[in-house]
Amino acid sequence: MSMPLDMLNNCVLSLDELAQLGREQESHVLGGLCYFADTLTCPADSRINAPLLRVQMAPLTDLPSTSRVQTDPVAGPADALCDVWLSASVLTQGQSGEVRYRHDGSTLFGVIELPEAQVDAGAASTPLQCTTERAYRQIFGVLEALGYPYLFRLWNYMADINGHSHGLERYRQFNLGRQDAFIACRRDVVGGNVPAACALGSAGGPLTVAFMAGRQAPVALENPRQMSAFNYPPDYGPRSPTFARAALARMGSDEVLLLSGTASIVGHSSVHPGDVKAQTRETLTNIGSMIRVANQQANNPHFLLRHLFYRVYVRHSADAPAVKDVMRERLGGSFNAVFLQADICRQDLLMEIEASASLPAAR
Ligand code: 3EB
Repeated sequence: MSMPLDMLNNCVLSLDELAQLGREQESHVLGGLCYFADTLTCPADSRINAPLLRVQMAPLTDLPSTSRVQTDPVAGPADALCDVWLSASVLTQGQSGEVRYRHDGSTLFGVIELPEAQVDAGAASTPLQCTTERAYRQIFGVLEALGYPYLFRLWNYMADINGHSHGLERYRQFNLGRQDAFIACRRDVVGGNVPAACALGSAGGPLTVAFMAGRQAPVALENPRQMSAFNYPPDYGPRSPTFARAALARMGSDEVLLLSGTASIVGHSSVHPGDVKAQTRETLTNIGSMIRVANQQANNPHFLLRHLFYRVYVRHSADAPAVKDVMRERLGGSFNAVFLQADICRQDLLMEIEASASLPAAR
């Protein structure tokens, strides 16, 4: 195929494009995330060897015909969309417990899909909390065993994220299990060694987590407009979320900026309830603030708001055009974005945006 995969480290493909990659190109897929609207379109494991996280979450975009193209959220849903990370180096792949991974000697990409376990009546933790803790313990175990100590970024997806059970919102149960695993595995839960992340509600399916890690420490970034999430007060649950606002990491010869899920939050409070356009403006202001922070820390400080690759999550698919209008207003007519329908981890948030970008690291 004509796509210059070797010139990118991240691109969006349809499932068919992914399945049709030649053996040589497939051997350079470090891993990816595959979002599909219904179970029938999810990739059969046999077709693709690379670790691909299967997330039950409807894409709202036209399928891009080349790597990343401007998208039209009004054009109707695509069947499946795969966000793929590539490496120019020779890859090693493996499985350990339920974690599947590939690594290239400096970067590792892994995935784990865990159905929510049953727990004994009267157990101290909820099924989602237990499952989250198990997933994260396995992830830390793999990183330890393979010698990739530094987590850059995690993608967390769970069904019914705003649902309540056992007297606690499910996102808050997830936060308990995640933090317990960090502590059990002697990982910091505050400060500059915490990874970037996102956590969103899928339409169904198991707990799914993808992660990227490396042998060189990333730089964790925080947003001066927002309280660090690991310091959120107990209003948002018994344990604070364990994530940094962004990570700046080396991947091959590139410097990669991985922005966490970013929403209409100032300090620790959600702002503009019920107003999706105002939430989008606030979110882009937060992302703009992160770009400034990134350029203060970057080796090659030329990250630009309008050159990021955006992943946009909207709670109500009907809001996608309004979100896109605001993005066009702020970023100009042409930007790279993929839209997905997802539940956001706070009930009052209507949208969330994450983004990434790579630049050649300066010499
Ligand atoms: C926020 O800023 C919105 O729990 O891993 C964003 C990114 C959010 C990551 C996570 C949650 C997470 O608090 C929610």
